[in-house]
Amino acid sequence: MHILILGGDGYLGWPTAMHFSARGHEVTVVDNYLRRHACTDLDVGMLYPVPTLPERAKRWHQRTGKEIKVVLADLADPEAMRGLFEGRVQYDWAIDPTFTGEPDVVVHYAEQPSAPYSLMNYKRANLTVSNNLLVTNNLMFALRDLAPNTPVVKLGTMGEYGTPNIDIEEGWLEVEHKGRKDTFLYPRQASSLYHTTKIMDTDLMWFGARMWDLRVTDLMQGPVYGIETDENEGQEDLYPIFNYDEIFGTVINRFIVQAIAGYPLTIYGAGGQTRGYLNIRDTLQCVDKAVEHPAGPGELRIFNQIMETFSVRELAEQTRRVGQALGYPVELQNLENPRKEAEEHYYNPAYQGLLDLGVKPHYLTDEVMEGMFRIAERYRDNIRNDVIFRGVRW
Ligand code: USQ
Repeated sequence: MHILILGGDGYLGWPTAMHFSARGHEVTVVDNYLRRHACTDLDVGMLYPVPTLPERAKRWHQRTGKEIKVVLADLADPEAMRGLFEGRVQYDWAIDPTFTGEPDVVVHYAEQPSAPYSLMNYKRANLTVSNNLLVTNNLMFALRDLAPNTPVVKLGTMGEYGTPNIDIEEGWLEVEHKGRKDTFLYPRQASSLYHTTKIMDTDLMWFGARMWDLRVTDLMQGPVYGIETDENEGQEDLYPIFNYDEIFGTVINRFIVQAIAGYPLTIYGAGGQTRGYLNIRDTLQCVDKAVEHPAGPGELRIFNQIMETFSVRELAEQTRRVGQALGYPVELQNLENPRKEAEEHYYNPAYQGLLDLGVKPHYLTDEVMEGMFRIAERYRDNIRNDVIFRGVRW
């Protein structure tokens, strides 16, 4: 298959590209370095330097003989998006620069992914709204006009559901009202503007499925942790972008780096916030299964992409246990929560669909966490305490 990965430079995009390339697919990645540029603008250092996308593709080719074609373009521009389907595309890196042809499947990650970033100020809010919605809308129209039978796998987020006081289903809820029944998208109530854009993406794609029979899989993913995958084990220059700062770092990755730096773990508020988590290896398995089993015409198929749930407090305690066993004197601190979110709440999401497709979860055991410590401690000298907590509030 020819797999087009939008947002191929990101924490998940690049590992996904290698995953499919390693399995013999033709892969094209597209990115405009939005995340890298934002990190530079905000002066939030990453844990280790990551080569440019063309450089990574070149090294991947040197190691494996396989080609990942690279396009550096802004997909909020509709012509850049449409060119990917029509052959009006200039590769920034390719062994064979002839057009690979219309994609057989599109994986859409090309979004501003940070909740704090989306609420720093009105300009970054605007950037988040415009980028995320325009890219999704451009994709929807490119599919409608140029490739209506091509399935899309788009990354959603569990945060679309919020933390309701009832069980969370996989995307849909049957509602009985005044003696009649119908099935609707599960009610959504995001707790950040970023998460709100993801709700709007889902609505756009659901519209496209209803109106034009587009084929859409929406993966409602929880926070991801980890660095190594089957494709990059022990190969530092193929590691994904890894943030530990307040804006772009996710909580497990952050806690491990904090423990190594001797920075008391930053538990926001009471720490009862519960989310579904997954290993980066399982993100790849899930996307793989979603690509292998595409949605049918007119179908919006939704999976909850998490493998287990933890509260922030539980994660901090596990990080302390594992860190102390490795000789780090880990301390915890409860900071006044910079976010507006429930700190103690009911949380019971369903997440059976991807397991039924054959995903085999990697759980966050102490050994897995120790493995993350072992990698991150190699970069101890790069850790900057000043980026760990700056207190972006909303
Ligand atoms: N948290 C802390 N301390 C920290 C960082 C986070 O207590 O130092 C808490 C947050 O308040 C929140 C939870 O940990 O309750 C998760 O926060 P996070 O920063 O790891 O994740 P979040 O902001 O929700 O966003 C991340 C990704 C986003 C993805 C989302 C999945 O950045 O792209 O959509 O996880 S989910 O959380 O299920 O919506």
